[in-house]
Amino acid sequence: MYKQELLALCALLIIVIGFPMSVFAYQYVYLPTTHGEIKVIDLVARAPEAGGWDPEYITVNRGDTVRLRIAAHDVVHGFAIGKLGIDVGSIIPGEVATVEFVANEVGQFTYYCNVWCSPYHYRMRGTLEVVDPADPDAFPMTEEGVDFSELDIDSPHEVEFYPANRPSAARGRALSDQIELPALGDLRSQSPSAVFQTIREGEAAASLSDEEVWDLVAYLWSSATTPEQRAQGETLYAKNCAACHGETGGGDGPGGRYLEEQPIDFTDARTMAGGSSEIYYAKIRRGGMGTGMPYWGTIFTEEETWSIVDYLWTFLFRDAETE
Ligand code: HEC
Ligand SMILES: [Cu+2]
Repeated sequence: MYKQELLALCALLIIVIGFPMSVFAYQYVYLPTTHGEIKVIDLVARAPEAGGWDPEYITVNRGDTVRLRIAAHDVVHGFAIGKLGIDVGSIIPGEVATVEFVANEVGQFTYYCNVWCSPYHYRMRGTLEVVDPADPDAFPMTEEGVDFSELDIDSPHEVEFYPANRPSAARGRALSDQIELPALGDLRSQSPSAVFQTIREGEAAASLSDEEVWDLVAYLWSSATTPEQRAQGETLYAKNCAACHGETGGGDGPGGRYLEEQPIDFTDARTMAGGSSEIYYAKIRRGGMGTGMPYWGTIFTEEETWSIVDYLWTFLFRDAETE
């Protein structure tokens, strides 16, 4: 009798303790490896002139298992993500090719067709973006055209040389006919302040006042863009940025009121003249590091982003065309 009771007790213990424990243990072992979701995404391939990839942009979370089901709707295409070492091979119309991978790395990855499908084949590209919801600031640092990791995006850049008044690109244009400018190199990677100094130190500018040299710099900056680009940038700025940075760039928009760090005042020449187009471009696309400055790299095209940068410079310089 005593033995039977012991057995019953054991059975009861197994049920009462063992079962919940096995559930917890199961979670413990199972969850960490698959804390992302399984994302099934259907991707249609068409020749670029017929639309290219649909969708052209895919966002998943880090840790997600991504299952792509790819169908070709016209001719044979290919599918590859170079940075992830994925190459599906030929995608035959009428068949569905499947590829599955775990998105472990945060970043932007270009997926592309690697089978010659049309004269515009090289345009057949899309973007897979992997974000970390727990750490949204861990945004990709490199992008075609600009290597963010080479840039000092977050340091303050107050400078010694900045214009006292808003320089005029129109006056600068007139002056540029009269003097031979020194070789200046790529303006996108330089600050107006640095370019001011290069011109200032040159022989050609010996007879010019500081104000005139700044007009020249304003002219160089405005002639690197077009009024159309700046107008596009202005529209995007009004919609997306003015809430924090202010309609006239003064950093005084209502959206910034409760942020710990104040939105940058683009009319403050001392800091504005110390940044470069590349730094502003990278900041807009990557966003701040927990400062409240959102990232826009998933929202704007690169071209749209450059147009915003072009527009930002008008807070420092007066345009040739409008003055
Ligand atoms: C929610 C408020 C907010 C919005 C909206 C916002 N910003 Fe910002 N921005 C900030 C804050 C705060 C900073 C300063 C902290 C930092 O640099 O990260 C900043 C900094 C910047 C800088 C860095 C300037 C420098 O001197 O280095 C640029 C460039 C910029 N923003 C551009 C933009 C553009 C362009 C948009 C719209 C597409 C935009 N911001 C929208 C809040 C905002
Ligand atoms: Cu192709």
